[in-house]
Amino acid sequence: MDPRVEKFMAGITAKNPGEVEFHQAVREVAESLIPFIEENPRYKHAKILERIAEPERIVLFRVPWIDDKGEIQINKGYRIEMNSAIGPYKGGIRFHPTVNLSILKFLAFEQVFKNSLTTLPMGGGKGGSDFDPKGKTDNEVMKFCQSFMTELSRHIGPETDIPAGDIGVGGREIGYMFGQYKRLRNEFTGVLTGKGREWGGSLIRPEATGYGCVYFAQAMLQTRDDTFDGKTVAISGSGNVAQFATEKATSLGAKVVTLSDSNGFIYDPAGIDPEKLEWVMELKNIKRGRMSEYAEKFGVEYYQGQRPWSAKCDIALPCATENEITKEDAETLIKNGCFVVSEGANMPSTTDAVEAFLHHGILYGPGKAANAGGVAVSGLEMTQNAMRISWQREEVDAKLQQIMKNIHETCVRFGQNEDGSVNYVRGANIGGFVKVAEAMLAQGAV
Ligand code: NDP
Ligand code: 2IT
Repeated sequence: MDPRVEKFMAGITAKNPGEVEFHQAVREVAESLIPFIEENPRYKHAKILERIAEPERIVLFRVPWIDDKGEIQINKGYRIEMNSAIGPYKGGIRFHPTVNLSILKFLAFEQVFKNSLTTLPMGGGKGGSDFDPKGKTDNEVMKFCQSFMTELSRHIGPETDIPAGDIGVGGREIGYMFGQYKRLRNEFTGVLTGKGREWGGSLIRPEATGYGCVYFAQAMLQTRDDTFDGKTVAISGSGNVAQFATEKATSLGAKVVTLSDSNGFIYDPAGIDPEKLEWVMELKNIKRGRMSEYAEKFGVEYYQGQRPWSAKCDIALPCATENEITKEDAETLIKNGCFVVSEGANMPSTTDAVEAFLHHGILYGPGKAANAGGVAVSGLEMTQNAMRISWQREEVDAKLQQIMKNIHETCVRFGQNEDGSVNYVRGANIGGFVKVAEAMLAQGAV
C-alpha cells in the first residue's frame, strides 16, 4: 500500500461518499499515476490529478414519459461532462436500471484517458438513465428517448458534447434521439455518433468496439509471436461489443465457445460460427430475445445464472459489464490456461482480479485501451460529418487497426517493465494522462 495513494483516495472518498465504482476506477488510475506524478512535479503542483477526478459539470434531470397504457413514468437523466482539455466532451449514453451517479462518473473518468489514447481530439463524458428498455415497445422507447433528448439537447452540441451508444443504447435509440435533437434545434449536425449509414453514420462504427478489442488482443499476442489462429475464446455478453468481437475472432481462425446475457451463458464446444452468429444478431437486435434460446435452438448447454469464466479457454474477452470477473473467476481462468484477457467492456475485472492477472503475467489489456476502438471510430464519424463526406469500409477499418496498434505502442512505451514484460494498466493510465495533463497545464487553472 502506497501512503500517497491512500491519502489521495481518502480525499476522493470524502468528497464523493458512497460512490464505490467511481472510487474503484480512480484508485486504479491513482496507483499508476501518483509515482509518475512524483517524478514530474509540474503535474503535482498544478493538482492535475485532483482536477481530473472532479467533473467539470454534471447535469441531472427528470425524464417524464407516457407508456402505452397512458400512464406517466418518471426516470432519471444524467450527463457527466468530465473533461474538455483536449476536445469537446465525448462518450456514450447508457440505459439500464442499475445506472446511478457512481457508475456514470466511473465511466466518464475512464473515458477521459481512453479518448486521449485514441490520439483524436476528444474530451471525456458519459450519460444515461435508469430507464430499462427491456420489455418496452418500440413506441415506448421512442417516447422515452424524445423526452430524454428534450432536456439533454440544451447541454450538448457538435462543438460541445457529442454522445453515442453504450449498454441499452444502439442504433434504434440513437435514431430516436437524433430525430428529436434535429426537430428541437432545426439543425442537421453530427451531435451524436453511431448514427445510421443513411444519415451521417460511419461504416464500421457498429463493429468498431468488438473489432478493436480483438485487434488489441492481436497486438498483445504478437509480442509473444502468437496469433488468434486455433485459439479457444470465451466471450461474455451478447450485445453490440460481444457480437463483433465474436465475428472478428472467428474470422482470425479462433473458436468462440461462450456468449452470455444477464440470465446465464451458453457453452458451444463446436464454436459459434458465422451462421450461428447471424442467428444471435437477429435474436438480440431484432427479436430482443434471451441467450437461453440459443441453447434450445442449437442443442448446447445453458448455465442459468452463471458467467462464462469456468469455460476452458486461451483468450477471454469480457464484453458485458463492470465487475463481471471476480478474483475467483480470474483464478479459474488462469488455472484453465487462459493467458490473454482483452476488455471489451468498461472495468469488467474487479481490482483483485486485475491483481491476479498482473501477478500471473497474463497479457491483460484494460478496457480504456482495449475497447477504445468504439470511441475512436466515433471520432472518425465526427471528422466525416465535419467534412461532409463518407469513407469506405476498408478505409475506416484500416484507420481503426492503426489506432489500436498505436494504443498498444503507447502502452508498451509507458508500461514496459525492466524484464521486458508490459504492464498495460500502467501504460494505458500514464499514456492517456500525459496529453490531457499537458493541455490542462497550458490552459491554466480552469
Ligand atoms: P449492449 O446493450 O449491446 O449489450 C450488453 C450485453 O451485456 C448484453 O448481453 C447484456 O445482457 C449484458 N449485460 C448488461 N448488463 C449486465 C449485467 N449487469 N449483468 C450481466 N450482463 C449484463 O451493450 P454494449 O455491447 O454496447 O456494451 C457492453 C460493454 O461494452 C459495456 O461495458 C460498455 O460500457 C462497453 N463499451 C461499449 C462500447 C460501444 O461502442 N457500444 C464502447 C466501449 C465500451 P442483457 O441483455 O441480459 O442485459
Ligand atoms: O465506453 C465507450 O467508449 C462508449 N460507449 C463509446 C463512446 C463513443 O462516444 O463512441
